[in-house]
Amino acid sequence: MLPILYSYRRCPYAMRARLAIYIADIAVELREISLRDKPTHMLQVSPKGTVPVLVLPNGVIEQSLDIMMWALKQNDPHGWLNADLNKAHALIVENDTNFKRALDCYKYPECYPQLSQIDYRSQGEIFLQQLENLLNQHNYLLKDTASLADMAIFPFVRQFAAVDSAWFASSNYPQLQKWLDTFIHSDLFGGVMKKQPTYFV
Ligand SMILES: N[C@@H](CCC(=O)N[C@@H](CS)C(=O)NCC(=O)O)C(=O)O
Repeated sequence: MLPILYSYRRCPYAMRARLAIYIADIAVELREISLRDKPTHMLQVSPKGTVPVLVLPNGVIEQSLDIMMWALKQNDPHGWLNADLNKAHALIVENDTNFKRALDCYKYPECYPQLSQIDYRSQGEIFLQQLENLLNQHNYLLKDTASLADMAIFPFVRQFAAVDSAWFASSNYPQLQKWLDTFIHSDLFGGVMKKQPTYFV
C-alpha cells in the first residue's frame, strides 16, 4: 500500500509537503480533501484535523515540516538539506508564527478589526525585508541554490503577494519578487499544483 497524503491544494503547509515528496520522487496516494468535510479516516488517524497528514504503514506524520524531512532524508537530489539547518529552522519558525499571523490578518482584515489592513501588511513586511536582505547575499535564502528554507517559505510569501498583487509588484523587494516568480513558474510548482477531484468518505 502506498503512503497516503491528505492534502489541500491551496494550503501552503500542504504545498511544502508536496514539494518535498515530489522532488524526492516518492509515490504517495494523494487525497485532496475539503476542509469543510474532512474524511473520517483522516480524522481517525489525526484528530487535530489539519493538513497535510501523511499516513505510513507504521505511523502518521502530522506536521508539514516533518513530512518534508521524512521525504528529503530518503532522497534529496537537489541538496535542499545541504544548508545550515539551524538557520533554516529559525526562518521557518518566524514564517510559521509572526509572518503567518500577519498574513492571516492581512488576508482577512474583517476578522481582525483591531488594526487596518495596511498595518497588518506592514507587520508582514518585517519578514519580507528579512528575506530580501538574505536574497541580496545569495540567489536563494541560505545559499546560491534552493534549500529547505526556500521551499518551506515561498508558498506563504506567494499568498501574501496575492492579497494585492499590484502592491507587491510595485513594492521595494526586487530580489524577493524575482525569487517568488522563479518558484511560481517552475515545473516543480506546476507539478504539485495539479487539480484533482476531492476525496470524501
Ligand atoms: N502546523 C501544521 C499547520 C497545518 C495547517 O494549519 N493547515 C491548515 C490548512 S492551510 C488546516 O488544515 N486547517 C484546518 C482547517 O481549516 O479546518 C503543519 O505545519 O502541518
